[in-house]
Amino acid sequence: MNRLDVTVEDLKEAVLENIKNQFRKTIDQASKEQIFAALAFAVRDIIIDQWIETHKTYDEKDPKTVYYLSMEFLMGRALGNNIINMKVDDVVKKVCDELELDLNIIEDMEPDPGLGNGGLGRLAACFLDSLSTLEYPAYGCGIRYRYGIFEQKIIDGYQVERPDEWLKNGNPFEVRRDEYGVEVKFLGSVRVLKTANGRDKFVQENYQSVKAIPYDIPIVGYDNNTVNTLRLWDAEAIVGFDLESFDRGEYHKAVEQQNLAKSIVEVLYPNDNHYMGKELRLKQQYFFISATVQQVINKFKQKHNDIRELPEKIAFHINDTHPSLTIPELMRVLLDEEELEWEEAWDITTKTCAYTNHTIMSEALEKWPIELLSRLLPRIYMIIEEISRRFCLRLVDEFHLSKERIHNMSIIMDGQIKMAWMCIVGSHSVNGVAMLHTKILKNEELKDFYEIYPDKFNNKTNGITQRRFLLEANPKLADFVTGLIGDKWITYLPHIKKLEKYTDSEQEQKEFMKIKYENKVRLAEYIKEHNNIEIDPRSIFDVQIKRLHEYKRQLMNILHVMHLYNELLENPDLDMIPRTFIFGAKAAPGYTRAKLIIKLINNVADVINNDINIKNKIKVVFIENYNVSNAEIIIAAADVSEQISTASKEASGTGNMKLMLNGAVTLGTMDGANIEIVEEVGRDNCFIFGLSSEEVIKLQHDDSYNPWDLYNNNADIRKVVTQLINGFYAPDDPDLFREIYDSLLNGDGGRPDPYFILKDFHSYKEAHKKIDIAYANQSRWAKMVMLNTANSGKFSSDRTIEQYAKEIWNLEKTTVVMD
Ligand code: B1H
Repeated sequence: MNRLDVTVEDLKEAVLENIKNQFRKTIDQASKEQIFAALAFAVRDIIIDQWIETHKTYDEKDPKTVYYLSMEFLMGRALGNNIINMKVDDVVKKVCDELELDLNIIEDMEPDPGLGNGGLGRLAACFLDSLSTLEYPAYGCGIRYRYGIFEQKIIDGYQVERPDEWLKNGNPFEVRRDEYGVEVKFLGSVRVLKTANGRDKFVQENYQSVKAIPYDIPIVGYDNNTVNTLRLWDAEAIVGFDLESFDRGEYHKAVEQQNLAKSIVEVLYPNDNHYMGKELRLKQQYFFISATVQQVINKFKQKHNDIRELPEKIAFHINDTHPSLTIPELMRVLLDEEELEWEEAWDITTKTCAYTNHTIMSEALEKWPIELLSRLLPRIYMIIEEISRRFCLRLVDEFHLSKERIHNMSIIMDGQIKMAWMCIVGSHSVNGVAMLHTKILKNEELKDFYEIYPDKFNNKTNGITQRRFLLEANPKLADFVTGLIGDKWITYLPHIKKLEKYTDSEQEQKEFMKIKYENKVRLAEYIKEHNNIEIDPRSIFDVQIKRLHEYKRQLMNILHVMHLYNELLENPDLDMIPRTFIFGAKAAPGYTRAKLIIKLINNVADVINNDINIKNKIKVVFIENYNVSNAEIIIAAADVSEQISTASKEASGTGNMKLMLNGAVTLGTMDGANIEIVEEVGRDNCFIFGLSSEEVIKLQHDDSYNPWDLYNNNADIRKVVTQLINGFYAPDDPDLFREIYDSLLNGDGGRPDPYFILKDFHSYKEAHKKIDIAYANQSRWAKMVMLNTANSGKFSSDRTIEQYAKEIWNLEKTTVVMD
C-alpha cells in the first residue's frame, strides 16, 4: 500500500489485529510493550511496499550504490522516526486518540538500539537518514550485536555497567534474510598450488568458519518513496546441532566453531576514541567486512560479466579504520576468486574504496600485531604484506624518499600493521570531518602522505539530521519555525536562515523563549523522575553531553562549578543568575580516570545540591545512561552548549551542531566544527575562550608548560585543585580524587595536565561570567539563540551527504515511483 493512502481505519484495524494474532489479547489486556510491538508491526507493513519498490527500482536501473561500512550505527529509536519520515504522523495520532493511547508512552517502550559509542556511530545513523531522504542508493553495513553499549547506572556516585538487552523482545523492524548468508573463514593456513596456466593459487586450509546471516532494517527517506537498507550481520555456526555424528577431532572443531559464532556478535566494544588490540575485535571486523564484500560481489556478478566495472557500480566507504580490512578482502576476492592480476585488482580496489579519518588521538590509531593478524587471517596478511612491500618500493623508486621517511610511512613496521596507512594507500579519497581537522591531517599527522597524494585529501565537515534533532526532538520549535517560514527547512536546512528576520521581533523572541521554557520544564520533569532532583526551569541550563574523555574536559567544567561554589560560600548573595549544570556521559568501563571524574561530578553535585545556604543558585545534575533518546529531550532544553575540548583534539563534534540548531549558545574552544559554527553565527553570538590549536600544538612541541606556575600564582585554581585532596568532596576518603590531582600537577609518567585544563581555566571562567551578563538581557539573549538556530543551515547531514555523493562516491539520485 502507498503510505499516503493509509487511513485511520486501516491502521487501527492493523494494530488491533496484531494484538490479537500475536498476543491473543484485546487492546485492554495488552501491555504497553505489546501495544508498541503491534503499532510497530503495523507501521512496518506500511513501509514494506516502498521498501520492495525501492529495490525493484534499483534492480531495474542498476545505479551506482554506496556501501557505508561501519562497526557502529547509533540509530536511536525507530518507531517515531519512521512515522515522521513516512508522514503518517497525523494518521497515527488519530489512531492513538481513538484507541485512547498516549503515543509518547508507547514510543518509550521501544528499546534504544545503542549499536555505537558516540559521535562516530551517530554520524553513520544521520548519514543513512540523509541518503534515503536525498534518494541515493545506499546500504549501511554493520554488526547485529546482541548487546549494544552498556546501560549506565549511577550507584553511590559511581558508574556501574549493566548489559543492554535491546533484542530481548525481538526487533519489529528487522527482517532476517537467510538467502544472503555467506561463509567467513578464520585461522588455518594457506597452501599455494599451481594452476594449469602456471598461476599461483592460494587455498586456505584447516580453517574455522562461521555463517554470516544478514538482518535488514528499513531506512525511510523523508516524504519520498525511498527506503534503503541497514544490513546488520549475525553469526551462526556452520555445522548444525548434530554434534554426535562427528568423530573426536571434528567434535572439538564443531564446538569451537559454535563458540566462535556466538562470541563474534556478542557485544559492542565500549571504547570511544581508544584502540584496544583485542583478538575478538579483529574477528568482528573481518567477519562483517568479508560477509559484506562477498555478498556485494555476488550481487554485482548477477548483473555484470566484467568485474573491472566494479568501481562504476559500487563505492565502499570505510568509516574510520575499523572496516579497513575491506581493502585486502576485496583484493583477495579479485585475486583468488576472480583470478585478476595484482595491478588490475589494485586499480579496482583503490577506485572502489574511500576512507574517512575521525580522530588524531594517537591512542585511537589501530595497529594490529603481525602475529595476531597473520594467525587469524593468514591469506589477508599475505596480501597486506604485498601491499606494504609494493608501497615501499614506490616510495623509493617513484618518490625517492629518505630511509627515515619510508620508515615512518611503512604500513608494516616494528611488528605492527598500521591500518590508517593501509587505508590511505588503498583508497582514492581520504577525508577529515571538519576544516581544522583536515588541515591538521594535511599539515601534521598525515603530512608525509599528503605530500605524495595531495589529490586524495579532502574535507567533509560533519552534519546532523534536522529530521531527528529538530522535527522529532523538538516538535514545538519545529512548529514555530514552520509557522514562520514554511517547512522547506525539513529537507533543506539552509532555508532556516529565513528566521533571521524575526530575531528582532519582541513577539517572536517571547514565543521562542516560551518554547525553550516548556522544553526545560519537560527536562526538569525527566530529571525529577530519574534523579529525584528539583531543578528550576528558570535557571540557565548549561549542558555538557558527550562521552567522558579527558580531552573533552568535563573535569574543567566541574572544577569551574567547584570554583563558583567557593565564590558563593564566601558571598551567598553573589549576584548571579541561577545555573543548572547538566552532565551526561558514559565512560569506557576500563577507563579508570574517566570513571573517577564521574564520581567527582556526582560528589560535587551531592554537596552543592544539598547546601541550602546558596539559595539554589547552582544545581548540578548527572543524567544517568546518556543515549540518543534522552539526548533528544536534553538538547531541546539546553541554553548553553559546552564544547570545551582542548583545541586540536576534537575532530569535529556533532553535539555542538544539534544544540546550536535547537537554540543553545556555544561556550567553546576554537576546535573541530566549533570554528565553523563561529564562522556561521558570528563571534558575538557564542562564547569562545582558550588556547588556539596552534598554541596547543606549540606548547606540546616545546614542552614549556608547567601547571605548577598556575597553581602557585592563581588562588582560585589553587583552591579548587586543593579541594581534590583535602576531603572537601570526599570527607570519608580524602585521597579518593588524588589521582585526578596528580594528573593535573604531576602527570603519571607523561606530562602533567596534558589537556591544558589549568591553562585554559581563567579564560573559561571569564567566558562563564560573560554568559551570566548576556542572559540578564533577555531580549538580547533571545536574539542570540534565535540567530544560532537561524544560522545552523550548514550543519545538516544532507549537505554533508551531497558532498560525499558528488565529490567522493560519484552517485546519482534514483527516484522511486509508486504506482
Ligand atoms: C570519533 C572515534 C572512535 N573519532 C575508535 N574516533 C572507536 C574511535 O571503538 N573504537 O575503537 C570508536 C570511536 N570517534 C568521533 O567521530 C570524533 O571524536 C568526533 O569529534 C567526531 O565528531 C565524530 C564523527 O566524525
